[in-house]
Amino acid sequence: MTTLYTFGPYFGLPDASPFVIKVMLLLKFAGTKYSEDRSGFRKAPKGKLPYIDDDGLIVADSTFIRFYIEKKYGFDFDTGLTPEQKAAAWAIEKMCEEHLYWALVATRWLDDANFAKGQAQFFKAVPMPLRPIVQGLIRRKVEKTLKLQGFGRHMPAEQDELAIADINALATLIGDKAFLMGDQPCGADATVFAFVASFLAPVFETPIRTAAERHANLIGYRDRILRRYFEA
Ligand SMILES: N[C@@H](CCC(=O)N[C@@H](CS)C(=O)NCC(=O)O)C(=O)O
Repeated sequence: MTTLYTFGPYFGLPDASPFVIKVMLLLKFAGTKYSEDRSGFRKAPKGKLPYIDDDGLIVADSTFIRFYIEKKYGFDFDTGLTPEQKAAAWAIEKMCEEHLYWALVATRWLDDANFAKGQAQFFKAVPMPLRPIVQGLIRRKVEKTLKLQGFGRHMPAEQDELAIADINALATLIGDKAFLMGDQPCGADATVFAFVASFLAPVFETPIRTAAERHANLIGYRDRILRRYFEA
């Protein structure tokens, strides 16, 4: 029995976290049945979601979960890809996770209007008048993390410029194919879908979303994966 620890569906997305969405899709690609549990954050071994509990074995981090599924079930997420395509898929995935991700964090947590419409929902359980104090503390922690990582040292317009370059690259790479590498999804599609869907979420007003909406193929890609894996 596999349990996936999640934040829960927010903003019209399968989960608030792109990394959780990635793992949902990896599990679906592999045909692994799983249940979701929204109460695991406090026990998260790396202080982050996602992680899974597979019959008592805990695996934390979306990429290690992928490696675990590959080893346990002998499932090849990249079946049919050439070594060069596999290498490109890995590089594209990491562009999303290690670069584009920080723009998602900045737009959701640091922009006041987006925060009010989005992440502020996470604090509903905190009683007033404590709530704005806790929100302020967490937002300052996120700001510090972004500065330490480096992305947060750029001006918001520069951050958008960098993220839009990633989005444009994804649109060019997908082109007129159904999935990133052809007519079947590969492992990196789990990540690419998670980020494309997250940036297209209508709740958040960002120049990155506007740029993504200009690419009809990205919208088609998002909708195709939603229909096939989340609405079936
Ligand atoms: N490298 C991790 C990244 C996971 C991650 O960054 N999760 C975020 C949500 S998107 C999180 O749990 N953040 C909570 C925190 O940092 O306190 C993975 O691939 O699973």
